[in-house]
Amino acid sequence: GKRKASGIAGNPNQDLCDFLMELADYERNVSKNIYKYNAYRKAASSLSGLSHRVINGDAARKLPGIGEKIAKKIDEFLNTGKLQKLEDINKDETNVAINLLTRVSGIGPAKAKELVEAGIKTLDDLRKQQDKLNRHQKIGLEYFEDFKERIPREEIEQIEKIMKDHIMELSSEYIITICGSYRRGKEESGDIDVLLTHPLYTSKEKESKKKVSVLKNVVECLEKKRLIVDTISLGPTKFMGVCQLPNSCKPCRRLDIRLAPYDQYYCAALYFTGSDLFNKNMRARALEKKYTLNEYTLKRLTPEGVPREPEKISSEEDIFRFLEMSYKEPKDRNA
Ligand code: DCP
Ligand code: MG
Ligand code: MN
Repeated sequence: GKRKASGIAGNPNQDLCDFLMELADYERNVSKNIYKYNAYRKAASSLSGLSHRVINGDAARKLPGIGEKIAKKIDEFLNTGKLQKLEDINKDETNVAINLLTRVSGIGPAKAKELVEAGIKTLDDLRKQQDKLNRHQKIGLEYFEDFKERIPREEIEQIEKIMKDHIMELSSEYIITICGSYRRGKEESGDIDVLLTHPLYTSKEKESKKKVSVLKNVVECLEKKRLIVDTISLGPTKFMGVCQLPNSCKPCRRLDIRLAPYDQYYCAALYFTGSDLFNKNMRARALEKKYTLNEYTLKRLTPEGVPREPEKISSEEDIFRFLEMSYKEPKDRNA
């Protein structure tokens, strides 16, 4: 539920992207049709890459991911300034309530539907019934006003510097990379995705007791420095929480930290950089090439489809090479 403000990045088709993303949200949150959800997102992503205004549906159809049905909707929007399907969707207060509740971090479509069926239609209703929420959802509600703000690139740059300075004091061998939409070069992000590794932390020793505290130590350090202000969850390899630029009155921001084994760093970086649509396409490409790719490893499949030993990967480029794809810079991984 994090939407770009109109026209901010100078996208000449922002209004079209907005209505396509509104349809995407409806398909995900209300219809639970992930196929259509992805189709609308792909179409919006195609349009947002254009540097000129699309003149009609036929012109839009030349873009990847835009077929006859979406082209018709683009024509309707260009001709009438609205979309009847969306008008109808938004006449139904159940739809509107489900959409609103899914904008709370931690509340998915199923939970939103359950809450609306229990009579909860507004955030005020939800505040009175917090016993129905888990920790993530309670924090999502508490910081709702903050989390709905997108994060300017410049603020992430500041947080990155402070975070690196503090973590380097723990050990200068940590490698810290901010991934997600920030690494893809976006001017604004929905959250901050930090990938962390250390040469002494490898997949072979993953289970060993002393390694379990690696991420915990980093989180405790950032809490002491008042960068991390709340925790949603903390496991051995994954932290989900809340941060704020220290000594500022900036909004609190959603922060994800992942600890990856040193020998799996590049698969982790590829995964965590996304986009999620790009990852989906790349994993499909891997299967075509008889490989299986995930956030940990790239493995060749036997003719029976059984994964072999992981390939030795020393860069993100290596992964593209194994799959006979030309390398894509993070900024070209948006769809
Ligand atoms: N990811 C994925 N599949 C998912 C969720 C995430 O492959 N279902 C990967 C790709 C994402 C990355 O994790 O780029 C980070 O997830 P985010 O939800 O933070 O997405 P982004 O950083 O890309 O966008 P935003 O600016 O909204 O945070
Ligand atoms: Mg992100
Ligand atoms: Mn994230």
